[in-house]
Amino acid sequence: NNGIKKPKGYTVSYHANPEMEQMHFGQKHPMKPWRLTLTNKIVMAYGMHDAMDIYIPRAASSQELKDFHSGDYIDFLQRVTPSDNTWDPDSQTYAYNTGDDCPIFDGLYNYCSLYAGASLDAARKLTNHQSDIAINWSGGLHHAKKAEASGFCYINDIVLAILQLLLHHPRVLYIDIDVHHGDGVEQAFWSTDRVMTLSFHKYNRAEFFPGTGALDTTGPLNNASPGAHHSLNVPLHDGIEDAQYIKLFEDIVRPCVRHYKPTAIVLQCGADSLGGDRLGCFNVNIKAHGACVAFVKKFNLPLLVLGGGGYTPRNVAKAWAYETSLCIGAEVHPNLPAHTPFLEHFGNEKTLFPKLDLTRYENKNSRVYLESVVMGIMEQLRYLQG
Ligand code: ZLM
Ligand code: CA
Ligand code: ZN
Repeated sequence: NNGIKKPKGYTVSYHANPEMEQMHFGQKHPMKPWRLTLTNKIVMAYGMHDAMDIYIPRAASSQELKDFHSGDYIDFLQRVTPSDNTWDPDSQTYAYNTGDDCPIFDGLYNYCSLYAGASLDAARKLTNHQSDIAINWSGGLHHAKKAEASGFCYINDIVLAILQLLLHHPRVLYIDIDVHHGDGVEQAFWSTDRVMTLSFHKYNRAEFFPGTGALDTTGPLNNASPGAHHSLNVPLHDGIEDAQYIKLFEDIVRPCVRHYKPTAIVLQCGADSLGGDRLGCFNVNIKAHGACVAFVKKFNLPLLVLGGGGYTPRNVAKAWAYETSLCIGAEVHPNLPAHTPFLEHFGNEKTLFPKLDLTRYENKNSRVYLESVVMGIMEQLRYLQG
């Protein structure tokens, strides 16, 4: 038995329903729920499940989904089938922005209610004090809007989980290291000061999805709105590297926690910010991505850890398995255990820290540029009281 002991002094819970891993967005679609199977296999092969409370959460009810989403949108998701989705000539899309990015596939509603159910279960374990760090790698789908699917996301499980946390917590800090802007979460809490959203992302208004998240979009412009200065954005260029990313993350997250004083943190760990991702354009390695998780853990606040993007499945699985080990504070051997299922799938790189392909994007982030971004964030934090 190579099991790992439970961490001393705190509890980590792991929320995963294997039913959703079998789902398919369709041939060639970049989103592969199967990456969750790979993640769980690595986590279990190391014996990390012995160190955590494992839950197989139930699907969220339609009532629970309607705590954020509109009733007509949820009713649509519940009844639509791949054959009866209808084209809307006005918006040039299918209903509720479904289509190429957000296809209607068999089992879609089940998929949505399962990942949302897992995030809600995780949030409730935190608010019940049954867990200190709750992990749901199937969640983190940050683009979904109240009445619209967007960017592979249908239900915004993050918004639902934060609403649950807000029943018990005065202030929640949301941090998003997916390579895309966390627009759906930002928009949902745009006008409140009870949630601070902070997204790190590639930003290019015309060319990179979703095109929002400029440094100067920090909340309602009316300074009298409580939400003013509570939406923080860290727009980045192609090719940012490990040392730059870690320093930037720490230099920004540290003062956010100091000024905002959250009582809980939600961390979206989208793995498309890794080098070599099919859709991403950064040069961050798995250790550096994990360093962000380790840094946030050190604040010792109730922590909800979520997945998100990540389109090179073998790297996603390694990153999230490694980050699970960081959450439980276990040192794991870098070589994947010999009995890991699907080991053949990892080619020659049977280690948690493979050499990623960092040749595709030249680093366009200068030191001066990153310093100006940190200054821009500090300027926003000066508006907060306390
Ligand atoms: N077309 N197939 C990140 C969400 C990114 C919008 C350009 C759709 C793709 C992409 C879909 C198989 C998260 C856009 C793209 C083609 C309009 C995006 C289906 C390839 C394929 O081969 C593909 C037929 C598809 C989609 C690429 N879509 C790449 N980038 C983005 C959405 C989600 O990681 O942040 C969180 C989970 N969409 O750029 C288009 C403008 C639709
Ligand atoms: Ca992001
Ligand atoms: Zn993404």
